[in-house]
Amino acid sequence: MGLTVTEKIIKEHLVVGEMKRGKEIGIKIDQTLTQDSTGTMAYLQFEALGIDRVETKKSLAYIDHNLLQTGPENADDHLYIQSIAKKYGIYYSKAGNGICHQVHLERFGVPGETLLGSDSHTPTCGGVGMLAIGAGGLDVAVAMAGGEYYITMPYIVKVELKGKLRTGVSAKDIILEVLRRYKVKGGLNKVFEYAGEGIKYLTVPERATITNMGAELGSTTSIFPSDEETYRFLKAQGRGRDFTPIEADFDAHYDEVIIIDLDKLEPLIACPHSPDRVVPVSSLNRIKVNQVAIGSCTNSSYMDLMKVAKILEGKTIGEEVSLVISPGSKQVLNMLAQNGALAKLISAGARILESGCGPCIGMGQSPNTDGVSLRTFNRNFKGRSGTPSAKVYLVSPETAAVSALTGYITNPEEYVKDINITMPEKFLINDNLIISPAEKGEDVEIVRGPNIKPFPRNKAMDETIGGKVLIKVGDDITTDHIMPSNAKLLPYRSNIPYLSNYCLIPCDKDFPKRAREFGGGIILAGHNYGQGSSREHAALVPLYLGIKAVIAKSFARIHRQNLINNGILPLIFEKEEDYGRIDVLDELLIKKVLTQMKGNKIIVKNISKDEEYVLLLDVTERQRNILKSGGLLNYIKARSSH
Ligand code: MIC
Ligand code: SF4
Repeated sequence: MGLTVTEKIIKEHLVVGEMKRGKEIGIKIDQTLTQDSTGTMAYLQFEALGIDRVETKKSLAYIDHNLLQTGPENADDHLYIQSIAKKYGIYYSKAGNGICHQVHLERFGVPGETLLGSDSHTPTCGGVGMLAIGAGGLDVAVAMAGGEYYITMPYIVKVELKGKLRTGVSAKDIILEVLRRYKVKGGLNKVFEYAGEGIKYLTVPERATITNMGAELGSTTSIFPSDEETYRFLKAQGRGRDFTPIEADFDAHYDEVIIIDLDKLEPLIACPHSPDRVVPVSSLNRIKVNQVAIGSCTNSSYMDLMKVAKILEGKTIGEEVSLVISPGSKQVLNMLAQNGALAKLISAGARILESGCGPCIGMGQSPNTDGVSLRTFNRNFKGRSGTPSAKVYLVSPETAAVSALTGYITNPEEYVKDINITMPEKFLINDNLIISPAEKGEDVEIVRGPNIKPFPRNKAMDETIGGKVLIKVGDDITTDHIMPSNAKLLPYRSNIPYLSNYCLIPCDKDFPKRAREFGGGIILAGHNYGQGSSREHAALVPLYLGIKAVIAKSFARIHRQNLINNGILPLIFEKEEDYGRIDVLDELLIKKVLTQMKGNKIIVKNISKDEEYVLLLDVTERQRNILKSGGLLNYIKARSSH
């Protein structure tokens, strides 16, 4: 039987296990990327591994998240990362060069290679046929040290695109349609592989919008074949030599097939506060807009912003609208500046922000109280914008631009007739903000500012685990709830003690206090616990607060792995109804954990209620050993000393 694109790449990189759906496999990683907000931890952990030089083909350290410098913290973190990069053989992309995913796609993505990034939107490079996966910082550190990366051999969903998009409908609407169908937990252990005649009309930047936001499905990754369009893009980036064609065999086997008829697709919008609350833009009734934000790793390409410039040209934005635009990279900004499009955006009234994540991660531009913000981004979780009462909607650049003009949420199909933007034959190439590592790292001193604090490390698992249930939360708790990120907290990503005062406060402001008072305990959660980002802080901070186990109905992929990597037990209910029987402050006890862990069932006693529940520990042998060792670092250290 033939192979899918995903299987072809996995086959080439398989180091451990067999390509059987649902089974654990270890794959070799060719490239890694980190960004500054997860990077400091990733590099502290890399240092703890004691390796002299990265062993990947290419590793990049980007600075894009923490660009506001309201105190010395962010600048100090950047210097730490820059010195690490220089010493250990990592290319350093300076602040101003752009958002990691956009820059990586432009300058480094290679069809057929594997990429592991400490950011959940790493799948962006699936747009050039790369197998690109998001992970916690420690997993990326291990990959930099030459270790394989473990995933569940994914189930493969074929997304067959038929026909051609109409004017005013865009790639963003395609991924919103997939989210409408699969929801935020529908992609677990799946890869979404795009196929069909419709893909040939999608340029690489459009494909990358789709693979980027595929992260919101909770999937392992998303990928497009590498074809003539891929070659056209790479050649225009001066990287024709990086091209290899990869397509699925005609008799490849897919686990699911869905069809999207592009001719029939209409502009869609994700309503507050989840990326899967998708409805047609046309179904909303004149909702007034206070802010429009265009950018983020989803929609900040040259093509996207050229469309916006064309829509805004010669017009003025609505009186009560604030329009902010963050170009995805220096390349994009520079090209807009040179061809005059930037002037059109400015003339129409746009506020131009620097090339970075900016408002997407709450680093500035928080909306007004109760404000409506229309964003081309990928996430609209409550409070993520920095304004808890704001209502954030997610849309395409077309919908955003048209709505900025009218002042209310508007279907672009009614306004735009022709906005064909063709991809340039040559992008403007200038990599002068990418700093090469030192030839020899020995003499490079690491710059460690006062904000760089040691990270917590677990110890080998005890025979008995117990404690109070410190919090009980519902379904779809995101990492933004567990470890909020905003302009006030992001500068402390290398300072776990400081961050611990804010853990889970959007759910219960007394959680950190309670955790301290009882010397740690247990978290109780519903489905899809830990959805969203790759931020390891959502595991490191609970570890610091003494959390021993999280008992949930189900977990999101990256967060579950981050818990395991930090020696925190991720347990699921055998009977979901038991969730209802446990209350906050109940005292739970798991006896003989190490013995019980030999199987996959764990009995926990609720001392307060004198009841017992059966929990499942759905882990592989390797993960079981990591948990017993008290986390991945201890596990690796123990193995290398044997
Ligand atoms: C995000 O979009 O939530 C982030 C910020 O990019 C995170 C990483 C982080 O928390 O630093 C992600 O998506 O992994
Ligand atoms: Fe940055 Fe937002 Fe993309 Fe995360 S989703 S990498 S914060 S632009």
